[in-house]
Amino acid sequence: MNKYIDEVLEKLVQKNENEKEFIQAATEVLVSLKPVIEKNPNYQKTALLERLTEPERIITFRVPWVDDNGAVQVNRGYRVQFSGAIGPFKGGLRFHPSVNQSIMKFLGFEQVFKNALTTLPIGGAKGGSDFDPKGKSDNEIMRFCQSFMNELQRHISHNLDVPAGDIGVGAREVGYLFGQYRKIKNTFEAGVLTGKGLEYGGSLARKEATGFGLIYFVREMLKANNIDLKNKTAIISGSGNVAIYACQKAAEYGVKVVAMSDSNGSIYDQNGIDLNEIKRIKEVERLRIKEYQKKYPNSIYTENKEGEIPSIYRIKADIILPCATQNDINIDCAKILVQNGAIAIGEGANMPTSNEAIEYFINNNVLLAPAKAANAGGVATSALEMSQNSMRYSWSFEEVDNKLDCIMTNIFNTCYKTAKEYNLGINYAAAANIAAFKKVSAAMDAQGII
Ligand code: NDP
Ligand code: 2IT
Repeated sequence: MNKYIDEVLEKLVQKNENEKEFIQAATEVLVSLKPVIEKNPNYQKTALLERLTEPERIITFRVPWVDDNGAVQVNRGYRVQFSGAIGPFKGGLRFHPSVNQSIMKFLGFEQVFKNALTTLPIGGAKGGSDFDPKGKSDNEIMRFCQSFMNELQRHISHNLDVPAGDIGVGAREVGYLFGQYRKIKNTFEAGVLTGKGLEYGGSLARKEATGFGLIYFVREMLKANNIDLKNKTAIISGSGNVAIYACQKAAEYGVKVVAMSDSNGSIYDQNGIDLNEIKRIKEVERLRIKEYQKKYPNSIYTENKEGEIPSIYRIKADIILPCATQNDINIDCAKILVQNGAIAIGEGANMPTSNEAIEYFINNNVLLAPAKAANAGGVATSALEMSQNSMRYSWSFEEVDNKLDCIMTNIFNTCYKTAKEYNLGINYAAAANIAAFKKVSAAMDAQGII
């Protein structure tokens, strides 16, 4: 290892000892930067890695709201503005009971690198709350979003910080957040949020972008390794925004998606998942995936068990698309997937694979499309939404989708070239980190010690 990286990591662990997800994300990146750090002693002189791993600003705040029974509830809100070196802070909001500072910091840290890879001018941030949207009425969601924005509005604007969706935050929530921002600020500042509805400044293809972009990236990765997507089988963990549109695009390329899941369990359909039924269950009715069996009694539902790997990963397939949450795939899970003959992993979720599992896949010649590169299509299209808002104009679906395809192809090419340049073999995860680091560190260098 490298002495400077070791020292930075040691201090980082001491300073953030309760933040295991953040330490995991930072370790994965710093370890992979060894070949670049060794070439340039200036990084140590300017404490570049120390600055890169310390957020520019962390905001936490109280979010009080009144539920439908008239009871007062209090949640905690966050915004981690990690790096503004290459553009306004940019990144999603997550509403999920598991949200804490460690998860916000890991997501904000990774967003810095992901956003750099898009080549668009956006810095990295993340935010959210430990609020649980499950089982809440529309009115409760609205009141929560309004209270959340009452505080967040002080810290965002189209040139400062531009939030969007993530787990538990979709078009409905962005609508309520935007409405409250507009009311407080008394101005129509379209570019302050992305993922908006099409009627008030949203971009066509933003909803589809993360899932579509993931498949464009996987297509390029397989092509570079002489493998065709057509007639492959796939399993997709999750059944939310990313999972649904990854499934749609994969099917368009002739992939048979045989299983999807939610946090309770997985559904296996040997004839291929009926995505319209999944959309009805998840996007319209907001029900559990088990519901799928009512229409397809021959499909198999397997409940997840506490402490065991998610049931979906026991199903055999060529292509594995984790599109749910972090640390879905640990080393035990990776071993099962390799044993079952997986060819490729495409990370739609952020950090779905543990560091040990990433290494195991690469050592076993399983192609891995790393999250920071492979799921960048969502935020890239958010940046295209910001461009359209600035121009007060909107592009057609085809125009945005074509730009997205170009961006994803370009990100893969960057990973491929960087892997060649640094003799990394198929370690596209390290290549993505290095390529992103080069851009962010150059911008930081140019701007002095700040
Ligand atoms: P959604 O809220 O639309 O869907 C999340 C899905 O993941 C649901 O099926 C949910 O199941 C499942 N899930 C969430 N948390 C857990 C958990 N703790 N354990 C098991 N399953 C869980 O979110 P998205 O589709 O937007 O996000 C999915 C992933 O993609 C996240 O990692 C997110 O950070 C990442 N991502 C999202 C982007 C976007 O544009 N939306 C862009 C880039 C990455 P259940 O309903 O049971 O909770
Ligand atoms: O993780 C992510 O890249 C997102 N949730 C999308 C962020 C965005 O600003 O569109």
